[in-house]
Amino acid sequence: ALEVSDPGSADALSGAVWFPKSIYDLDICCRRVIMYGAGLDADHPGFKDDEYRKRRMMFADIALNYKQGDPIPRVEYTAKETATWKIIYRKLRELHQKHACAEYLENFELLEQHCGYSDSNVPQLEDISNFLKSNYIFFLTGITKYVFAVKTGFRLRPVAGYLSARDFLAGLAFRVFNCTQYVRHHADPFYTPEPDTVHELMGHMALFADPDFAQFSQEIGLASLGTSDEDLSKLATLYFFSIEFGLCCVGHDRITNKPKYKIYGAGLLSSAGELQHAIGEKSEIIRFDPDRVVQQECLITTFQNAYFYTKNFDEAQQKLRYVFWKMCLRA
Ligand code: HBI
Ligand code: FE
Repeated sequence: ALEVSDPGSADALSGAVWFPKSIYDLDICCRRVIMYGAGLDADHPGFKDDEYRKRRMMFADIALNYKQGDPIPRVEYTAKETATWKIIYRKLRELHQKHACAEYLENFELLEQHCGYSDSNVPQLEDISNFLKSNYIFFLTGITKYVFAVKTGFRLRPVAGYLSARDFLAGLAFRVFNCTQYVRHHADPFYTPEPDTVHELMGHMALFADPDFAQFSQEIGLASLGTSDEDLSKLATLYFFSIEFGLCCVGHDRITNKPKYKIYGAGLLSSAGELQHAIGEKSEIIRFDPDRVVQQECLITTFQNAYFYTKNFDEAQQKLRYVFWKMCLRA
């Protein structure tokens, strides 16, 4: 049997922060949901809807009983849930064509081909997880040889709701993404106070198929393991303004010389309202400098006050790597 370390034992005695040492340890930390989950707060759009609350209990059950390595149970989505998905899917796909970064668009097509993405079907987590882990053989023309590769090795695990930044980032260190499976309440298709499957599937999944982006995500996760609360909060903010709300500057308009931005942040790619706000005239877009970014407040229920851009993923990754090194050297 594989050994699972215990958060109450050795590390607690030595005073060090416990963190998962094996992918199976995620069964411990990824069940600690801190917000919403099965019991909804009074300000949640589904608070007064008994049918919706019952449905959420079913999703919470799947997530809380899930063990690392199990196949993710398939869900038959209701007509209401599929209708909500369709409204958002159509609106977002239109905006993506114009504003999403090239890597996102390319990989999204693969999700349509291999994972059941369409406006009339909510994709299954198990299919996406299998796709991201899948092996393939390709022909390297430079050296005329066949090469074996894995897509990116990211895998999904169902989660009942919002996790602490520490538990959430720990999953990324193992290339595991904690993924909600429920659909937001139908009363308000363009708003959700918590991550839901539309946010995950429309916002995050495509870029987890990109090798550079997968690496970038894993490195934030690795830097988070066992780190101090102070550094953890910095990492969470850096994650927020890159993976959730980041933009790339892809050049300048030849006539007006205004910068042209493309979006890679999942929070923007999954929210029609905030996406249009972010690329609109009134939003503030600042160069991504980690020392500046960590001072920015992360807003959950309103649009952000500012967004940050890099030239591409590589630049964000290089800048973050420098932060991680500094954190390691201090520790
Ligand atoms: N939990 N389930 C879940 N999904 C997220 O996207 C998420 C989270 N917890 C924290 C978090 N995101 C980030 O905002 C950072 O705090 C890491
Ligand atoms: Fe997210």
